[in-house]
Amino acid sequence: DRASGVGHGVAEFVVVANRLPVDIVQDEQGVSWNTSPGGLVTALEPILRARRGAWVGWAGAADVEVDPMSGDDMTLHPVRLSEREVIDYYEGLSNAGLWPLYHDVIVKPEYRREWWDAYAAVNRRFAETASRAAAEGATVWVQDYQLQLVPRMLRTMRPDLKIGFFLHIPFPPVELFLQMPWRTEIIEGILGADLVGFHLPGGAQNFLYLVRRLTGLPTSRGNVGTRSRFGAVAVGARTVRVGAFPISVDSSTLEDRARSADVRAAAERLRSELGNPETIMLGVDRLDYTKGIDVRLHAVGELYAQGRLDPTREVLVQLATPSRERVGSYRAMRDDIEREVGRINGDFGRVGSPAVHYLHHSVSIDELVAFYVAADVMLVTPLRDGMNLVAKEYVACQADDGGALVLSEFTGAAAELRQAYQCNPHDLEDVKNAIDAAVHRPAALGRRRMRAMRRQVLQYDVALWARSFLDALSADNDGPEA
Ligand code: ADQ
Repeated sequence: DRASGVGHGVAEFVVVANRLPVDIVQDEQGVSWNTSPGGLVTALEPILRARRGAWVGWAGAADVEVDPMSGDDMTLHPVRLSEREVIDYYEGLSNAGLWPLYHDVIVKPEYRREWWDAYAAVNRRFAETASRAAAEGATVWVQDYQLQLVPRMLRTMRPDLKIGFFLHIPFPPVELFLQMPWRTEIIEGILGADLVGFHLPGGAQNFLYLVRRLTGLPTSRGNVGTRSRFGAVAVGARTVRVGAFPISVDSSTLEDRARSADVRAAAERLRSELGNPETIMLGVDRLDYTKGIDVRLHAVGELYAQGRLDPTREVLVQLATPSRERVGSYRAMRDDIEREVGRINGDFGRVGSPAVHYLHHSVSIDELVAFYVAADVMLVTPLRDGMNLVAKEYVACQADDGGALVLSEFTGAAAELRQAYQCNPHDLEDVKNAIDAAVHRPAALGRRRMRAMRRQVLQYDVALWARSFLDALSADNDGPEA
């Protein structure tokens, strides 16, 4: 045992994320688990299985004490959060502070000292739990903005570990990041890692610039590439590398589902339930102000009003997963969106056939794929988004090269999906023109564009994302301290 009093575990590969890949269910019988398979766990499953993996995270319910649980593929290490910590660390600093700050301050971030104190205390608990799980010399991969202090804390406890950090949301430009009262602590926290990953080269470059500005440490100055040409920071005798690794989806599995007879029949059923419209436009998002759901509603509403779209032939389906409902700005946004849906249907709907179909709940993966298969035009219009997996999922599901994607320039995905109908979500006319062009595209042109995007998404899938990050992380084993 080291000075911290934390012992070693047996896992050679440890994922540390705010959430475990399971939901906890508590009833009279006691505590049980429901798996909630996300993209991350799908991508990491083979690695977790091969390397006696462990996953450290919160089970999603406050004040629940559960012991580590071993499954087939990995051991789960739940981190306990009190009700107060959920409010301060998760809803507060993470989702009312960092989230809006990193997304271009679309809403005003709040910075409260008690939130920060909880953030630091919870990050320490995650680091201690990871330290208990990890074997000597293990690889630990820390995920996302809720855990930016973990790399440094973990390195202090366990200098033997190989530590990676990946940020799933944008890393903001210096002018915005400098607002953060604890900006230097965050940068130093991340610098505890051996490899720091962002979706885009731009995020990596913002980070390198901030490191110079806030810590004075020497950094590389050349441009960072995608999965290549890493940047570097010299932290004493260590070199921290900085790279861009755009995340993706499990493309071939999605494509297979989209081709299956069940899903195709479900897509046909959806279309007939919608009254066999000529064009189904689709939006799929967590209900979040960054996603620009309001932007696409305004655009579609104006296109109806101008007669450029016909509400009897061209309908919009918006699926919105409930999200962060205890954060005030999310409640206000939900009201705004539902008012706008009501207004459009009041103006343009008819009895039994609304123009906008709005569902405020999540759907199963098979239902989701059926919606993607049924949709003729996918609307992805965020004001800012680290990547946006929905855009890539939709493309992966267009097995017959049909469909068209309207995509905001302010998503990470826009860097790769160049053949989408791209638009500036702050320019309503531009959004309207992109939707109009996508809906009325000549068939052959639409196919050509979709085929090119499908090649991209099938080649660069989520397994390649994980592999390229972990290969880069283990490559610096040759560094001076190894
Ligand atoms: P998110 O902000 O959650 O992710 P996104 O990348 O679009 O955004 O992923 C959302 C996921 O939820 C998708 O897999 C989608 O299928 C699913 N989903 C959304 N609505 C749903 C519904 N109604 N029913 C069922 N499933 C639904 C964050 C960052 C992104 C980044 C990812 C991964 O904000 O920019 O792409 O992490 O790094």
